Amino acid sequence: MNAPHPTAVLREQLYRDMAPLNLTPLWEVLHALVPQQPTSPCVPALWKYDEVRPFLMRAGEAITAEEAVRRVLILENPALRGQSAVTQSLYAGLQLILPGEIAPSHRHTQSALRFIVEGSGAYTAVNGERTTMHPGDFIITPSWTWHDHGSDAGEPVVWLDGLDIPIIRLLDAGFAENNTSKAQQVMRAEGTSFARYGHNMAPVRHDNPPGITSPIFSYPYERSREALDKLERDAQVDAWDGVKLRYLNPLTGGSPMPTMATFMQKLPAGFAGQPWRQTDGAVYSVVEGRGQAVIEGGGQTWRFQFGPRDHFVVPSWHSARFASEGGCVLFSFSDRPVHQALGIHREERLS
Ligand code: GTQ
Repeated sequence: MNAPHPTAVLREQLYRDMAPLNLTPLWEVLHALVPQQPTSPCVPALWKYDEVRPFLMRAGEAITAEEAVRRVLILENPALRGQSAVTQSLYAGLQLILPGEIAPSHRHTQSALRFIVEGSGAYTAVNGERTTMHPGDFIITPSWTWHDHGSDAGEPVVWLDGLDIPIIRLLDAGFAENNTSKAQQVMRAEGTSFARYGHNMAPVRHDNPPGITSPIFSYPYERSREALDKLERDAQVDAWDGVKLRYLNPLTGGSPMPTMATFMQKLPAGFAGQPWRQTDGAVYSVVEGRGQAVIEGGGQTWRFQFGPRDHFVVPSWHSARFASEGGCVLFSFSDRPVHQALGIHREERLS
């Protein structure tokens, strides 16, 4: 047997001797710390609603919304089990509220979005204004705003929660507070903020200067769907995205919340999209129709057949392409605003 090379011995000794001082050699890990391109530990994953829904309903029998505070089944990335994360930076979950229940008022530094998946008639109250939920509506809960959820509906209501929990955890900047009352006091009529800011108009003297979050709490599906339909009929369909729009903070033109961007897209009937990849991993909620996603990364290929209310995740820098025979509508959210704020967002359109 050959004796180990003297420098190898020297190095091993160095590592061992300095370890008690919490010192480690960069050169052993440099390639992983500063990779040539993103190598996300996340994997693509699909949650079929037919398979998830029975567990949501069982959760409805096992715990009340009030006891749970938020009765949510977390969508955990299979490669990040135990971390309550769907990507390295994003959290996603499906929240259930049953008729007559209240999920008590609290606030936290994490920003949240809701995308309504099933049922109508539940509400969320944000900063003194209630919003009734309908399938396909996109609702925001900005950082540090009081919010409670309740339901006068006659049916279960389920929505997708998207939060920046892992980002706030990374920054160790999480604060939270419970309200003294279960449901916050309603201060304004429903629809007031949408009337003020949701019609390409804004108050002449507004009480708040443009902030980092949108003054609109709810972006109704009806309006988004109408825009997508019109563009599908009358404008050029993009070969990668179909017809895709992003949701806006109308006062800034930026994303509705500082950490998360949201999108809605329509793939026309017969659409067979070109592949793309981007640094912001994204979570998709299927609103209507069926389709296929082919996702590739790390030498592996995933093929997902999706239908209404299914959810799936496309990790950072994985290539993805979508197709739909009958046409479909997809909602999605990602951490793109963070990438853009740092000047590191990259997107490639492959073909
Ligand atoms: O509705 O406030 O899915 O605080 C996770 C944490 C929902 C919420 C979640 C939360 C909420």
